[in-house]
Amino acid sequence: MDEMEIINAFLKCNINVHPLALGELARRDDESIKKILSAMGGERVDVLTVEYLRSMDAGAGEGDDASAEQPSIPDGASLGEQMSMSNDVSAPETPVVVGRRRKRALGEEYDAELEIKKDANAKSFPAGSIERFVDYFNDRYERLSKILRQRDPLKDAATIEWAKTTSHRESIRIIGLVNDIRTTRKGHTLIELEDPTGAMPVLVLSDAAELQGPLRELVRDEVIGVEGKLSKDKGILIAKEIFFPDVPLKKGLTKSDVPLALALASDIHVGSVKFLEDEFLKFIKWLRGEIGTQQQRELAERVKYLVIGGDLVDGVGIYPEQEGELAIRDIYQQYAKMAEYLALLPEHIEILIMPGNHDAARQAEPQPAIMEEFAQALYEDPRVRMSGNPCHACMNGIELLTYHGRSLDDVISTIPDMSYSKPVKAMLALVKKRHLAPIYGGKVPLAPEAMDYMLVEEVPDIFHFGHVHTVGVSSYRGVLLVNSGTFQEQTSFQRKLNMIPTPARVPIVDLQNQRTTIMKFMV
Ligand code: D5M
Ligand code: FE
Ligand code: ZN
Repeated sequence: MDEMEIINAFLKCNINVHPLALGELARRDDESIKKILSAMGGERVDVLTVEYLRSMDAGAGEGDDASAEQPSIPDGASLGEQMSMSNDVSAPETPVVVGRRRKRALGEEYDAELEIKKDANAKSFPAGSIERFVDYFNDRYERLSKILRQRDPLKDAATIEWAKTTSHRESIRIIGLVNDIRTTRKGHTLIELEDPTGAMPVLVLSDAAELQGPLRELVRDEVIGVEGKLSKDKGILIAKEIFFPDVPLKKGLTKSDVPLALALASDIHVGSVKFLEDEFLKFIKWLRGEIGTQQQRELAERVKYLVIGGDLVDGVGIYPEQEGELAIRDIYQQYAKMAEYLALLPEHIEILIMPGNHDAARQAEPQPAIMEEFAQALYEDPRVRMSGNPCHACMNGIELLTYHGRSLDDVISTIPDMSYSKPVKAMLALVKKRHLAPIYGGKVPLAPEAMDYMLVEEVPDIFHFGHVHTVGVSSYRGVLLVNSGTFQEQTSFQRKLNMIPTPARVPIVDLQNQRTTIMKFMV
């Protein structure tokens, strides 16, 4: 065969021939070329390189594993590297090869720029003591009061001690941690606020109409500001306004200058009988560019990052009588299966993995990364970054704060008007509090570290939560809020609670304009 015939023969099998390999093949007889072709038929090799050719020559058996979905490329080089190599040597001498090469996905054209800016992973976690508990709340108060002081009316907020001794009664502004919220016999609300100098009861009258909204959203252990008037004996502050730390209005979107996209997933629950394997495989096939409309494929090509925000597997012993709902009962096998799925993803996709409450990691939050012992194959995958929960990451200049979202259960059960069907509304309540899990002693086990890792100090461009198994996307003051849903069908427990999950949907965020597309993979 001449060079042209060789190129065409391989193209029929969707394989591009690297120019150097082409030279070598042209020196061989037709019979041996046909052998190579049929040996490669069952594999997904995009480019036939010289190295690949030699590996076939060396060990006939090695390239024959038809079940291997990933190309077996020698010398540990990634497919991405191989392809950019063929790009370099192509142009002038062998224009015909250039013209016929498979078009590179946009995601392959750019190197990953993923940085984990902050997570609790590398820290040590000594057992909580009383002192730690005090340090923890002090840190929470100090940092949140600083954020609150950035709001104009609270710039010169007073200490509670000062408020009790001043000769003024009007326009008193204090910042404190909510110790307690009670309804009085007359239907008013009494909030006990505490700062390092003392405690002060704050009364919200039931006829203060404009305060009822913020009041409904108030939870224990959060830090707020209050403006009000002191009672005659200065024992009580009568509230006129309640301030949450909130986020400043962002001036213009942060835009990445590269045309890449980010897939936000969570709650895969591999190992559960309710895990939607076909749908998850469909998601993977889409990312591989194998399915979808032209427009959908173009989007898939741009996906450079996949974030999995916890609950990768269903775990074992997470809830009573879980064994009956497990398809894979061994946690090692559950993670091995997950790693198998992820190995099917295109080489150029960078994967950020965080634990959730079903994963093999300390349950108290902040959670360190999934333990290596249980998820070895994930740790071995060079594309995977294992982080703690929560995790503040940055990709191509876009800041992302990912949190599994267990505190959403507390928010939804504590704040009226919140529901599992509107996950973003519950997320927003937390965003305004600048805290991922404010309630101590609720459903979220919080570890009293010396520093409060659950506090949102820097406002990211994107907040990503999961856990509640319902997809949602919204934007607030220029910040994108995304809940990523699940790949688990409704469980019997969720049916009892009338929780209706929205499985097999994955939000994809365009990093250039933060436009979000929810891809559906129901089969
Ligand atoms: O949680 C998925 C959702 O279902 C989340 O909102 C909590 C709720 N859920 C699930 N199982 C339970 C139990 N046993 N008690 C309370 N709430 C539950 P996931 O983390 O995926 O299980
Ligand atoms: Fe989950
Ligand atoms: Zn969860």
